[in-house]
Amino acid sequence: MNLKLHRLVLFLAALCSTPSLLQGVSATTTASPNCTTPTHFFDQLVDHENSSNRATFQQQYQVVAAHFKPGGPILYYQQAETSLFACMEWTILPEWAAELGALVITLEHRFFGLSYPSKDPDPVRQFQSLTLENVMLDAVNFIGHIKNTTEGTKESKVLVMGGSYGGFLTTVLKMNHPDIFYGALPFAAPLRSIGANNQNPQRYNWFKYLNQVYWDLSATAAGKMKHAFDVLGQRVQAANDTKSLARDFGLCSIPNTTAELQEVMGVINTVQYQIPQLGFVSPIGNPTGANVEKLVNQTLLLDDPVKVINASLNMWFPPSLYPCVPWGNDESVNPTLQLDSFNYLLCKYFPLSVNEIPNGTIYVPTSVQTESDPNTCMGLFNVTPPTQEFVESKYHITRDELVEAKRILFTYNEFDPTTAVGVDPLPLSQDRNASRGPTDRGACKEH
Ligand SMILES: *[C@@H]1O[C@H](CO)[C@@H](O)[C@H](O)[C@H]1NC(C)=O
Ligand SMILES: *[C@@H]1O[C@H](CO)[C@@H](O)[C@H](O)[C@H]1NC(C)=O
Ligand SMILES: *[C@@H]1O[C@H](CO)[C@@H](O)[C@H](O)[C@H]1NC(C)=O
Ligand SMILES: *[C@@H]1O[C@H](CO)[C@@H](O)[C@H](O)[C@H]1NC(C)=O
Ligand SMILES: *[C@@H]1O[C@H](CO)[C@@H](O)[C@H](O)[C@H]1NC(C)=O
Ligand SMILES: *[C@@H]1O[C@H](CO)[C@@H](O)[C@H](O)[C@H]1NC(C)=O
Ligand SMILES: *[C@@H]1O[C@H](CO)[C@@H](O)[C@H](O)[C@H]1NC(C)=O
Ligand SMILES: *[C@@H]1O[C@H](CO)[C@@H](O)[C@H](O)[C@H]1NC(C)=O
Ligand SMILES: CC(=O)N[C@H]1CO[C@H](CO)[C@@H](O)[C@@H]1O
Repeated sequence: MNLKLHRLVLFLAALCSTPSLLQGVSATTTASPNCTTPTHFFDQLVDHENSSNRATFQQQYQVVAAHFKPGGPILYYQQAETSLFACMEWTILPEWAAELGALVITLEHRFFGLSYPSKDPDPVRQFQSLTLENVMLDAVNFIGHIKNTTEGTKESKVLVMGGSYGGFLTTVLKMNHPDIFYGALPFAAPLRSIGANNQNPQRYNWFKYLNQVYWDLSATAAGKMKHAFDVLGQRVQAANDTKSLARDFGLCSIPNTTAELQEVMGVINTVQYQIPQLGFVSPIGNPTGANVEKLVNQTLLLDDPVKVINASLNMWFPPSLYPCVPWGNDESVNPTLQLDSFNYLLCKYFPLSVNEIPNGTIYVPTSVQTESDPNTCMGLFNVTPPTQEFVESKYHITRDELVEAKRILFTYNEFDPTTAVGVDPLPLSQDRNASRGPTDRGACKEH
């Protein structure tokens, strides 16, 4: 049994969710987790489903009421897997609120940041209440709390929004509580390729999509990348020059084991998708201004396969900020992702499978299992991850149900591989209330 977590892919999406909505804000704001509009806490039930358990925890939320006109809509932003609270005043939502006379509200996700129902040292006991049902009912109860405490909101229609994993939550909230959520705006929502089973037919789609992005931008550059990955793959396979591997790519330490070599490959693959995924203008999501078109331009000027890989690494980890390339520590690769809680929910109800790479792309093929690998989930959390079919039918996100659902606007970004594990295009309809998408007006795009 393999209990080691292979951190191959952090589909990062936390980064896509919050910062994607962020407007020009100085990079220094990332240093302070505190919002200029203060946040508050309220008592939330630890377990909404067990009526004999009345235990509560303090859940953090924020209300931006500056533009609210009584009866106007409520824009509910669903926070996701980050340890930092996303302050609504940094997002575009106040601008939308000014147009709509809306109230902007947001709730921290349970088990992230300061909203912690349990600190039990045993992860099985600690995360017992981290179920999708509880996460949804937190939002439902929070909306009730706001409607009870904010004058003029009783009749307000609620629109839910969020990105990436938050986009998945946005979709399931709308589909499972349509009486509470009038409309939904999921951006970059992964809804397919769920299920850690190796049979999942969509599990290669993430990297197939990236492969297509690079070939479409420039066949010459993609060809150079393919050659560079071939050479890198052979070196990793041979595992006989790890010292020079570390030197060539400026790694912070030398990988010594097969698992460590795989982690290095994982970081390189992750960088290779984060550049197109997060290449929008945002000082928080993309502080170093990574841009896939820039990368392709640089690659066109290079022939040395080491330098081709290095071009991506140096774009994502600029030597001016990173003396060396961090690997083997997710927190340094993605500092706002709260890994322990996220790994649990990946096993429990959101086992997205996007790490496998088929033959024939520019990348090194891999079938390495990752965070939601069934053995890992069983060993760490005593949890068997559900399949795509199970999640689709239990949480009402089958294609037929999404086509029937009203007022969901699915948005994706043309370079973002999440597009490949999102919804297929919905049919055109004359019904003005019909759900639509995907469109590429994703909030992950520069606006
Ligand atoms: C419900 O909560 C009560 C009180 O905390 C607890 O004793 C009981 O085991 C819980 N039931 C389930 C099914 O978790
Ligand atoms: C809101 O008020 C209603 C009526 O008083 C009450 O039943 C409900 O529990 C309240 N909800 C919240 C979340 O406070
Ligand atoms: C490593 O192994 C490969 C394949 O076996 C061989 O071609 C290469 O010369 C070796 N490199 C070093 C530095 O030993
Ligand atoms: C790759 O970039 C790193 C960091 O700038 C540098 O230390 C290393 O020498 C570069 N490798 C090559 C082969 O240019
Ligand atoms: C691998 O071994 C080298 C030399 O013994 C050591 O300096 C380095 O820290 C090791 N790498 C890791 C990740 O432990
Ligand atoms: C890439 O190069 C092309 C052709 O020279 C140029 O038009 C484009 O602006 C460049 N893009 C970026 C992002 O540097
Ligand atoms: C990739 O090719 C190898 C060697 O030909 C083969 O064993 C493997 O099954 C192929 N993988 C896929 C996903 O087709
Ligand atoms: C959209 O749905 C709402 C709620 O059911 C309804 O009141 C409204 O008339 C519908 N709008 C259109 C244009 O069909
Ligand atoms: C409510 C909140 O997020 N408070 C934080 C403000 O910033 C300090 C310093 O970073 C944190 O320790 C608090 O938790």
